[in-house]
Amino acid sequence: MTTPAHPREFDSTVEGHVRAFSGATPRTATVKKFWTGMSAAVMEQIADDWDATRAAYAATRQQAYFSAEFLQGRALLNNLTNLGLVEEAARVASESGRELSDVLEAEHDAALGNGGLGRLAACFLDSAVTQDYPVTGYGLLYRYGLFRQELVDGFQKEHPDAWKESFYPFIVRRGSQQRIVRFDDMTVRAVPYDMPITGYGTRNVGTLRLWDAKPMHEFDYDAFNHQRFTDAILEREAVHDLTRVLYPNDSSFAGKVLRVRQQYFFVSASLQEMLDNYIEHHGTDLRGFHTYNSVQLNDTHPVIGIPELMRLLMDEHGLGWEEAWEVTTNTFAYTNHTVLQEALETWDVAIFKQLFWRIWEIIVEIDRRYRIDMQARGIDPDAAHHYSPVHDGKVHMAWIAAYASYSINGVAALHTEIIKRDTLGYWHDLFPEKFNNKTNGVTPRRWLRMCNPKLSALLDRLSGSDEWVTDLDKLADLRHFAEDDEVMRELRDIKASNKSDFAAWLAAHQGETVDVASIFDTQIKRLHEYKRQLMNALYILDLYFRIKEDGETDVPKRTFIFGAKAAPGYTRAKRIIKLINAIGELVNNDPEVSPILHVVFVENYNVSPAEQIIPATDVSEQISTAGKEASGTSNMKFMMNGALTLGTMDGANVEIVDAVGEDNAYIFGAREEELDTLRQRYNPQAHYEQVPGLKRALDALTDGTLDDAGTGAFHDIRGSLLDGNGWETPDVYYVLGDFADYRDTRDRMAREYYADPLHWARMCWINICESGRFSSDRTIRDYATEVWKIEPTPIEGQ
Ligand code: 26W
Repeated sequence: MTTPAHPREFDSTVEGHVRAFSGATPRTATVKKFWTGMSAAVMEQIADDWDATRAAYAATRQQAYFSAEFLQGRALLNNLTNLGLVEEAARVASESGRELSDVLEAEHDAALGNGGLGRLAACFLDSAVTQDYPVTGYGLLYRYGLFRQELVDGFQKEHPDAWKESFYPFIVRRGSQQRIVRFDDMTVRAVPYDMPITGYGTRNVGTLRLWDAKPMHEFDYDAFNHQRFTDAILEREAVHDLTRVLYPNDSSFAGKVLRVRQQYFFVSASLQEMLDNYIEHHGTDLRGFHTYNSVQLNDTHPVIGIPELMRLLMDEHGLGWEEAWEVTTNTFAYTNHTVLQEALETWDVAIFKQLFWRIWEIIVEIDRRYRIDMQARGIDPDAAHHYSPVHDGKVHMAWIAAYASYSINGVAALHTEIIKRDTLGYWHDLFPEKFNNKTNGVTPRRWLRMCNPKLSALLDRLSGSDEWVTDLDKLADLRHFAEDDEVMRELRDIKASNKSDFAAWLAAHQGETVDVASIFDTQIKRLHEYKRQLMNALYILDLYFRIKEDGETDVPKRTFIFGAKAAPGYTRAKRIIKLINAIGELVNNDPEVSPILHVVFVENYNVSPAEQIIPATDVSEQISTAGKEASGTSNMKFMMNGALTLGTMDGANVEIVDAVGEDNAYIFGAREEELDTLRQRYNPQAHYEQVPGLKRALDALTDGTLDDAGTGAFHDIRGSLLDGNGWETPDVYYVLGDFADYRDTRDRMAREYYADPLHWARMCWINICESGRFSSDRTIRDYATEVWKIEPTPIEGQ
C-alpha cells in the first residue's frame, strides 16, 4: 500500500498531546486522556491532507450523501490502520506502560445511527475516500446517540448516550462556515462540525459534516432585561432540542414534529453550503448546479431537500419554476431501504403548514403540476391521486422522491425487484429508466482487516501482499487453498483463537463464561418481528425439551449469541428480548442442559461489540421472512470472516448463495414468490398441532416454565402467533410456517459441523474467498460510474 507520509513524528506528538489534555505524564494520565491525546496526534497527522482534499473536491463534480444517520463506531484504530501507524501506536502505548488494546477500548462508539442504514452510510464514506471519490457526508450532530441498553431482570431499559460529553477529538468545529435555517416559528444557526474520513492506501481525507443547532444569539439580553427570563430560556431550549437526540425507531414511522425539523435543518444548511460553493467556483448562474453536484438521499429522511432546493433556487437565487425544476430533478437520487409499509414517511399537512409555509406551498405546486403531467400521460386519475405528493391530509415523502429523483435504487437484487413490482410499482411503470439496483456492501477495512487481524495476516501471506484490502475480488485467487489441508487447519486455529478472544471479552464485559469448543451461533441485528429472533428462540426452547424430555443424547454443543436493541416504543419487540433472556435463564441454569447449550444476550449491542462477535462466529443467522429484509449487511460481514449463513432466500442472502453455491450455505424456508399463495391457506394452529416440537415450545411460554414477571408478555407473544390475540392477523411473519424446515436445516448444520470439521473449514474458506462482490468498494464504484458520474480525484503528491 502507499503508506501516507507522516509529516511529524507520531510518538513524540502523542506524548505532547497527552500531556496537554491530562496535565499529567503519559504514564500517570488516565486511559481516557491517553486515548484523547493519541487521537489528537492522529488529527495532527492528517490536517494538511484534509485541507488539500477539500480544495480538490470543491472544484470538481462532487457527490453529497445526505443521511439522518451515520453509525461510525470507533475512529482511532480505523485511522491508525489507514495511516499505517498501528505498530508505532502500540510502541508508544507500551512506553507508557499500557496495552494499545486498552487505549482503544477507552473510546466511546459514535452511535449516530440505528442499524443497517446508518452503518451502510459509514461504510460508504470509507469506500469513497479509499477510492479517491469526491464524496461528502452530511448529517446531524446528535448530542445523544442511540440509547444505551441495560438489561434489568431480562427487560430492556434505555439510558441516554452522551457520547461526546467528555471531549471528542475526531471532530472539528468550523465556526466560520455557519448557515442560518429559518422555520416559521424560529430561526436557528447551523454550525458545522467535520469528522475526517481517512482511506486505506491514499492520502485523500474525506469529510463527514454534521450540523449542530444553536440559537441566533447565545443570550437574548433584551429578553433577559424585560422580565421574560423564562421565555428566553425556553426559546434557547427549543433550539437546542433540535439536535439533542437521535430518534431510536428504525422500522416504524412516528410522525414526530421534532424529527421533520431535524430533517429540514440539516438538509437546508447542506444545500445552502453547496450552492455557495458552486457560486464561488463556477459563477452565479445556478442553472448549471447539477453538472457539478449530485445528492444521494439515504431513504426518505432527507427528501425535504427537494422542495428546499426549489425554494433556494427560486426565492434566494432568482430562478423560475421550470429552471429550478430542471436543476432539482437532475440533482437528487433516491435509495429505498425498506418495503415495510409502516416505515414509509407521510407527514400530516398541518405540520408542514406550521413549520415552513413556503415549503408547503412549493409541495402543493409540485403536486398540482404532477397531476397535470399525469393527465397528459393518460394515467388513471385514481392511481395518479393515490401516488400524488399530497393527499388524504398527508405529505408522502417517498412519492416526492420517486417523482423528482433522476435515479431510484434498491439495496439488493431481490429488493429492487420487489420495489419495482410492489412498493414503487406505479413509478416503475412511469419511469422504468430511473430504476437500478445497487447491492449493499461493507468495508473490508473495518470488517476484516481491523476486526480480524489473524485472518488478515493469513490472507496477506497467501496472496503475497495486502492488495486484497482495497481489491477484495483478489481473494477469489485464493480459493484453491480450500484443497490445502494445512491452510484449512490454520483457518480452524484462527477461528478457535478468535472464539477465545471473544470469550475473554465477554467474561470481562458481562462476567459470563462460554465453552469455546461449542458452535458459536449468532443473530445480531435490531429486534423486529420480521427478522424472526422469535423463531430462533423457539428452536432453542425445543432443543431444551429434546434433551430434558426426549432424552436426546446426541445434541451438538452450541452457544447461542444474541445482540439486539428494540425501539423503546415497540412493545412486542421488548417482550421478545425478555423471552430470549428467560429462555437463557432456563437453559443456562439447568445442570443437564447447560453443558450442551448456552444462551448469551450481549448487552448494548453496537458496532464495537460486532467487531468482537463476528470474527468468532461459526453460524450466521439470517432468517427473515422472505421479501422483508431489504438487504442485510451483517450477512456479508459474517461471510467475510468465515461464518456460514443459515438463512432464507431474502435480501442479499440470495446473492451470497449465488456467489458461494448452494453447497456452501444452509438455506431453508418459503420463497418470496410462494408466500402469497401459502398465506391464503395458512393455518398457524395446524402447524402448532402438527410440527414436531412446536406445541411443547409454545406451551412453555404460558404454562409456568418461563417467567415473564407477571407482565403477560409471553402470553401476548404466543397469541401473536396462534390467534393474533383476537385483534391482529396471526403470525404475519410466517414463524410457524417456516419452523419445521428451519429446525431440520439447523439440526443438519450442527451435525455436519462436528462430523467433518475439515469440510466445514473448506466451506468457510470459500465464503471468505467469494466475498469480493460484497465489498462496499464495489458498491461505491457502481454508484460512482452508473449514477453519480464522478471521477477519482486524488490530491497532489501521491
Ligand atoms: C421512519 C422510521 C424509519 C427509520 C429508519 C424507517 C426505516 C428506517 C430504515 C430505512 C431502516 C433500515 O435501516 N433499513 C435497513 O437498511 C439496510 C441498509 O440498506 C439494509 O441492509 C436492511 O435490510 C434494512 O432493513
